[in-house]
Amino acid sequence: MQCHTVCRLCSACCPVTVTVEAGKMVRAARKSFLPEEKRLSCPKLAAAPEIVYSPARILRPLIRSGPGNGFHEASWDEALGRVAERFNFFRRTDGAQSIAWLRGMAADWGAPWDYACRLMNAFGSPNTIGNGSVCHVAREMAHAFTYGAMTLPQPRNSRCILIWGKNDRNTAPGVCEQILHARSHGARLIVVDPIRTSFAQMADIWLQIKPGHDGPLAMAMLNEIINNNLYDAAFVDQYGIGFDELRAAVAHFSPDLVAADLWLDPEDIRRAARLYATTRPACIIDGNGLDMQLSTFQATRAVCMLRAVTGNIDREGGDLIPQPIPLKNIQLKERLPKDVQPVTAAYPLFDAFHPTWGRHAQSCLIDAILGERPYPIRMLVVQSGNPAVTMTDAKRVRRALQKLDFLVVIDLFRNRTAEMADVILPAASCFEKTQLNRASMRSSPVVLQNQVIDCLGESRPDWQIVFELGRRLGLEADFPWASVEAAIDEQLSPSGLTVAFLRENPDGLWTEPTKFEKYRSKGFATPSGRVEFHSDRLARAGHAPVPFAEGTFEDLPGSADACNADVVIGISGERTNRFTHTQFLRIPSLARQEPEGFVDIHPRDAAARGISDGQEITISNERGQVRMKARISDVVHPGSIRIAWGWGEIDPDANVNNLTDDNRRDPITATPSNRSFLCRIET
Ligand SMILES: Nc1nc2c(c(=O)[nH]1)N[C@H]1C(S)=C(S)[C@@H](COP(=O)(O)OP(=O)(O)OC[C@H]3O[C@@H](n4cnc5c(=O)[nH]c(N)nc54)[C@H](O)[C@@H]3O)O[C@H]1N2
Ligand SMILES: Nc1nc2c(c(=O)[nH]1)N[C@H]1C(S)=C(S)[C@@H](COP(=O)(O)OP(=O)(O)OC[C@H]3O[C@@H](n4cnc5c(=O)[nH]c(N)nc54)[C@H](O)[C@@H]3O)O[C@H]1N2
Ligand code: SF4
Ligand SMILES: [Mo]
Repeated sequence: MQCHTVCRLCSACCPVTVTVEAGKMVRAARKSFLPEEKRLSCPKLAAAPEIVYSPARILRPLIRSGPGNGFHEASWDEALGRVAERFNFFRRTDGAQSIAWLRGMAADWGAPWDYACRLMNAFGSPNTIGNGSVCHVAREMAHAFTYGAMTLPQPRNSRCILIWGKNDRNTAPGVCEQILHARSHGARLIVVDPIRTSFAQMADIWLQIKPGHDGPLAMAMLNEIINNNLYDAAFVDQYGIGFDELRAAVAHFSPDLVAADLWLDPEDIRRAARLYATTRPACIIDGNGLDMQLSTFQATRAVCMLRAVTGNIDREGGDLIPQPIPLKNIQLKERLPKDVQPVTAAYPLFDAFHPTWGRHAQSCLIDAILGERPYPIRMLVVQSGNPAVTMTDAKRVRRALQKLDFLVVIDLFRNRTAEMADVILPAASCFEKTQLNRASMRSSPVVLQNQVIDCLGESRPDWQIVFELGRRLGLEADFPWASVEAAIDEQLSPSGLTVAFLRENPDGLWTEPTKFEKYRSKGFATPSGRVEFHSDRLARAGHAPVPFAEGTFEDLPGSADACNADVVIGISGERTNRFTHTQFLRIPSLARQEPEGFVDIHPRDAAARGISDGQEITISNERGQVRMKARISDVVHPGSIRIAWGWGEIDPDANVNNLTDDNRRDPITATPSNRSFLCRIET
C-alpha cells in the first residue's frame, strides 16, 4: 500500500510516499516537481524503517527506581499519574510557574506546539519555551520587524539566487532541487558562507565571510547599492519608512573600509552587491548561518533590507510574503495569571512578536534553574529535544538539569537528556502520528502529515501524551477532543479545511492562488504598514532602530584583539544529510556511511602546528574542550576551524557546546553565539 504523508525526520518537512506492507513501513520516497531521475535522495529517509523499528526505541514508559538508580518499566497509568502528581505538588509548594516545559525542534514547530502551550497556560505556568533563540525564530522576528512576516524565497523562478548562510544541499532537498533547476536555466548564484559548500563551489561569486560578520557585510552591500542608485527608488519611496536613516547608517560601511575585517576583497563585495541588485527577480535564501550569532537580529534585519531596497519583496522569483492558512489560536494565553512573569521576561519583544510562536529565549530557563531568579524552577518537561547536548555551554546546562527536582523527557530514544530523567515517556515517530506541520501552515499547498503505521509498542503520539496529561491535571474541558483529527479540525476551522478533505487531496491543497505584491492593497504587517528601515518599536524598547547605525561591530566573535596567531575562530559544524543534530548517529546504515565527526583545519594552520590528517586534537577555551580527529581541508579559511556538530550524543568530549558561551547574548532575542566562538588548538 502507498500512503502519503510528510517526513519530519528533520525540519525540511518533505512530502513523501510511504510503502506499507502488512502494516509495516518498508520504504519511503520524496515527492518533487522534478522527474524521478533528477530527484535528490535523502539518506535519513532511506533509513526511515531502520529508525522507526530501531531496537533502541523506547516502547514503554520508564520511571527511575530511586536516586542514582536505573529505570523500571511502567504502565502509562502509573507514569502519567506520577507526572501529574509532581505537577500538582510543585504547584502547591512553589507555584505553577515553578514547572517549565522545554521543546526541541523534532515534534514540529507548527500546530502541535499549541498543545503544550495550551496545557501549560491552562495549568497556570507561563514557561513553555522553545529553542527558537538558536534556530529560525530570532531570524523570523527580524523579518517581521522589517516587513511584517518571514518571506519565503522563490528560487525556482529566480534569475539571481543569493544564498546567505544556508546549505539546502544537506538540510532541505526540496529547496535544493529548486536552486539546481534555476541554475540549470541560467540563474546567477551568490553564496555568503565561511565554508566552501557545494553551492559555494558552483557559485558565480562566493564571499567567504569571516564567521559571524554577516551584519557588516549586508551593510557594505547596501552601501554599494544605495550609493550607486541601484535600488528601487519607487518602491522605497512609496512603501518604505526611514530610508534616509538607513542611508546614513550604511555610509559607515564602505566596502573598502570594512572588507579586510570581514576577510573579504572589497571588489568582491561590490560585484556581489551589483549582481544581486541588477538581476531581477532575485531572492535571498537566508539560513541558520545567520542564527546563533550575537547580532542575529540586526544582521538578519540588514539582510532583509537588501530585499526591500531592491524591491524583490513579494515578487515572483523574489521573496514571497507567505499566505498562511488561518488557524484558530488555541493556546489559552488569556488564562495565565497576570501577575506572574515568564522566566524569559528580559526579552519582551521576542516573547511577544508573534501571536502563537510563544517564548523561545531558552537560555533564560537555565538562568532561572541555576540562579532561582525571578523564581526557582523545580520541574521540567523536555519534549522532543536533547538540551544536555544541544544547548549552549553544555557544562552549565548539565548542572541545571541535575539541579532540578524532577525531570520528565518525552522522546523516542534514551538520549543524553533522557538519561538524567525521572520519568521517560515514549513518543511515537513522525510516521506514527497525524499532525499539522509548520511547512504546510506557512504557505500553500497545505499537506497533512498523516499517520501511516500503528504506534510501535506502547509509544504514543505527542498530541495524545499532552491531551492525556492535561486531563489528569483536571483540564478535561480544555482537552475535549476524542481524536487528533477533531483537534486539528478545530484548529483549521477558520480556513474551511478539514482533515478528511486534506486526506482526499494527499498531494496538497492550494487554499488560495499565490498572489504577489499584496502590499499594494494591504501594505505590510508592521506598525507603520510600511517596510521599516527605521523601527520606532525598536527605538522605544531601547534598541537600535536602524541596524549597525553606529558603524561599529567590535562585539562579533573574532573582532577582538584576542583573535591572534594562537587563537582561531571555531565554527559549529556541518549538518550532514545523514543526521539531524544529535539524532540517528547510532542507526547502523547511517553510522556506517559516517562513523565519526572531524575538525576541519586549513592546511596552512595544520602545518604551522604540525598537525597531520586524522590526528586527534584538543580544542579548548575557558568553558571547556572538545577532543576530535583533525581533517586537513581547505573548505575552511585559515584562522578558522569547523568542528563537527551533534557528536556530543555519542561522546560528551565531542560536544561543540562544551565551547560555546552563554554569558553574551543578542539583546533582543537572547541568542548566544553557538555558531562561532574563539578557541585554541592543542596537539
Ligand atoms: N553549537 C550548536 N548548537 C546548536 C546548533 C548548532 O548547529 N550548533 N543547532 C541549534 C538548532 S538550529 C536547533 S533546532 C537545536 C536542536 O536541538 P534539539 O531539538 O535538542 O536537537 P535534536 O538532537 O534534534 O533532538 C531532538 C530529540 O527529539 C526526539 N524526537 C524525534 N522525533 C520526535 C517526536 O516526534 N516526538 C518526540 N517527543 N521526540 C522526538 C529525538 O529522538 C531527539 O532526542 O540545536 C541548536 N543548538
Ligand atoms: N540533515 C539535516 N537537515 C536538517 C537539520 C539537521 O540537523 N540535519 N536540522 C534542521 C534544522 S533544526 C535547521 S535550523 C536547518 C538549518 O539548515 P541550514 O540553515 O542550511 O543550516 P546549516 O547547514 O547548519 O548552516 C548553513 C550554512 O551556514 C554556514 N555558516 C556557518 N557560519 C556562518 C556565518 O557566520 N555566516 C554565514 N553567512 N554562514 C555561516 C554553514 O557553513 C552552512 O553552510 O536544517 C534542518 N535540516
Ligand atoms: S530532508 Fe530527508 S529527513 Fe528531512 S524531511 Fe526531507 S526526507 Fe525527511
Ligand atoms: Mo534549528
